[in-house]
Amino acid sequence: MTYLTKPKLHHPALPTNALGLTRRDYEGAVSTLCAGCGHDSISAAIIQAFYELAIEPHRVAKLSGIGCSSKTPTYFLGAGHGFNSVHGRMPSVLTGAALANRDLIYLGVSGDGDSASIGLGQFAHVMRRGVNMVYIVENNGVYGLTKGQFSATADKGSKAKRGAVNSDEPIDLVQLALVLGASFVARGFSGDKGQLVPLIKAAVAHGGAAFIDVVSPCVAFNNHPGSTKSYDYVRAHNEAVNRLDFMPLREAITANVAPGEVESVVLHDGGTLRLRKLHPEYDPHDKVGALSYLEAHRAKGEVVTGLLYVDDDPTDLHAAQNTVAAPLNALGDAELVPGSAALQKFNAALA
Ligand SMILES: Cc1ncc(C[n+]2csc(CCOP(=O)(O)OP(=O)(O)O)c2C)c(N)n1
Ligand code: SF4
Ligand SMILES: [Mg+2]
Repeated sequence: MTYLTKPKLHHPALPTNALGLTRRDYEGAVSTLCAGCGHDSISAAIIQAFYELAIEPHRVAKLSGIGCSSKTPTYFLGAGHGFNSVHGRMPSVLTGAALANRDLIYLGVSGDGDSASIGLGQFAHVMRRGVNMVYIVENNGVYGLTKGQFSATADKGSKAKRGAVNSDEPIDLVQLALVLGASFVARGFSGDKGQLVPLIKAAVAHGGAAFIDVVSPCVAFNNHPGSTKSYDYVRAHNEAVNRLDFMPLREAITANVAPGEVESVVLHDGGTLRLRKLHPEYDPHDKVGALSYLEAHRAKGEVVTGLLYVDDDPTDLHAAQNTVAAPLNALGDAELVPGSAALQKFNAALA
C-alpha cells in the first residue's frame, strides 16, 4: 500500500475558515515518510497556508517529480488535482497544465535531486518563462528516497552519514532562480513554520514565478554532525533577513508597529505583504544586492532565509504569449477551429 486514507470524522468544534472549512479539509492521506522528516512539516505549512487563505482545495493543482519530497502532495489538499510526474520533469508538465487552464493555482513540489540534478534544465526554463506558480523545493542535500547520496545542493565539505566528504561546489537554487528571472524568491526552513506559512501565502498571491527553497532535514540520511542540512546546523546558522505577515484582500491592518519598521507590498491579487526587516540593510527589491548578500553569507556558512526578492509588478507566461483567458476545455469549435480565412490571415501576418 502506498498511502493510508484518514478517517473523515472530526470534532464538531474544530475552527473553520471563511469558507466554513476546517483544517482537516485541507489534509491528505496519512504520511508514510520517516517520523521527523522535514518534508512533513512543509506539508503541514502548506495545509495551514491554504486553510488561512480560504482557497477551496479543488482550485489547486499539485504537481511533483520523484522523491520523498515529490510524494508529499498525497499528504495535503486531498481534494486538489494532483499529478506525480517523472523524475525532474515536473516543470514542463506544470507549464503545459498552466497553459491549458489558467483558472487553477499551480503548486509544484520538488526535491533538491529532482530540481538541481536531473531536472536542472527544466527548473531553469520554468523560471525564465515566468510561469505563474508556487514552486517549492524541499531541500535536504541528499537523494532521500534512494538512500542518501549527496545531491547537487550539498555543501562542499559537508559529511555524509558514513563519513564521505562532498568535494563538489553546491548549486544554490535561490541564486539560480534570481538570475533566471523568478519574480518572487524566498528561502525557509521546515523547522520554522511561523516564517514558512506567510511565505507560502504570499507566494500564492504573487502573480508570476514564485520560488521557495525550504531547507528540510532528512532524519534518515543527513541529520548528523558535519552536515549543513541538519536541524542543529540550520538552527545555529539561520540568518532571517525579514519576517512576513500576509493579509488577504479586504482584511484590516491592525498590528501595532513603529513607523519605518515595516514595509507594505501590495500583491497581484490585492493582498498585502507586510515585511518586518530584521537586517535593515537588506532590500528585497534589489536583485543584484540580494545576490551579493547571499554569496557573502554563504561563504560564512550561514543560511539566509526570508523573502529574498520580490518584483511588485510581475508578469507571467500568459501575458507574454497573449493566451486566451478561458480554460482550453471550455472553448467551443468556433474558437478552436476558426476556419481557413483566419488561417490565411494569420499566415499572411507571418510573411
Ligand atoms: C529517471 C530517473 N532516474 C533516477 C531515479 C531514481 N531516483 C528516485 S528519487 C531520486 C532522488 C530523489 O532526491 P530528491 O529529489 O532530493 O528527493 P528526496 O527523496 O531527497 O526528498 C532518484 C535519483 C528515477 N526514479 N528516475
Ligand atoms: S529518507 Fe529522508 S527524506 Fe525520505 S522520508 Fe525519510 S527522512 Fe524524509
Ligand atoms: Mg533531497
